Amino acid sequence: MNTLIYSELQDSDLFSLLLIRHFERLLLTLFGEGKLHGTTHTCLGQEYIPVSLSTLFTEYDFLFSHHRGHGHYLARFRDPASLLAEIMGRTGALCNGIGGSQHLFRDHYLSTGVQGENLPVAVGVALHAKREERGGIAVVYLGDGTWGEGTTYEALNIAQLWQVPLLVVVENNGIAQSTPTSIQMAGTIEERVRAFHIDYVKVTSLDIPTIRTEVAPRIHHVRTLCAPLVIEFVTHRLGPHSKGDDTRDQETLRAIQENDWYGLYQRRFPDQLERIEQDVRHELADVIAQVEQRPLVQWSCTDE
Ligand SMILES: Cc1ncc(C[n+]2csc(CCOP(=O)(O)OP(=O)(O)O)c2C)c(N)n1
Repeated sequence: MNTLIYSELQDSDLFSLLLIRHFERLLLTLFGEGKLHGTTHTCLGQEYIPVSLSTLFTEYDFLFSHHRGHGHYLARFRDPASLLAEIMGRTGALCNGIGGSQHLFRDHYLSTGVQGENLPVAVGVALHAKREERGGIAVVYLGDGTWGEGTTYEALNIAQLWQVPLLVVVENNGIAQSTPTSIQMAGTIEERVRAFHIDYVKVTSLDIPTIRTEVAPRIHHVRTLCAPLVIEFVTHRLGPHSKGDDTRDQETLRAIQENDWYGLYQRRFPDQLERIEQDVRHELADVIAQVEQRPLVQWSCTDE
């Protein structure tokens, strides 16, 4: 697949992309201002992955996300207020402020910061979806680093053996925390997946319509044939693992920046980008203004 961006996006897709980009930037600003506690991991640079896939999922599909999951959540629900309130521990929080950035739960959506925890659970949910016969699938987002967890292989084994409708989306950004994938992974993700005779597709494009055309028929197979599929996105994270812990050299970071979808799209469709970006800025300005003035959520260990 071509790695260039060449298609003009529908406004709603561009809105989702920019919403995620600006939401993540907002979080980093709020951290800098001392208004957020705990930690957070931004998906800057990877926004196009959940946005590409979001239109291919149905309300019956169960999405599992991980520590870098704000984009997954926003692409599905487009509800920045509930997520920001959750992260800030303010009234209106999605999980009453207990889940924070990494542990979110909402209709058919669950995220966890524990690597390797979700995939076995998703196999069970996929089995349930198969038995329910409503065409639902289980979708799990994983980083490349999570292929170092043994549960990943146990889950893939059973998924293939039992033929469950499971889609594994690998966001291979080439690094896990501060360890480059090249020095911790023997062989490739593709070889590991094929060892289980599981269907596999690699995506290197940043072009959302191209990605959808490529993966839609494969996801349809997961749904209709109840067979697992792994899609590996070759991607990059723009920012640090968390906040101040980027160990990559300047040359690497410059190359990543040059190939970021935002700049590529801005050069190709500047007017549309500016127009939609204004809408996003207004929406997020309203959200932060509202959420920031809400009271902190109150809870205790004895709460139901
Ligand atoms: C079981 C477990 N071990 C270690 C960690 C700490 N940890 C959080 S994220 C991370 C790296 C994840 O890398 P990857 O899966 O490639 O995802 P990425 O951060 O690149 O998106 C580690 C080691 C964890 N959350 N869970």
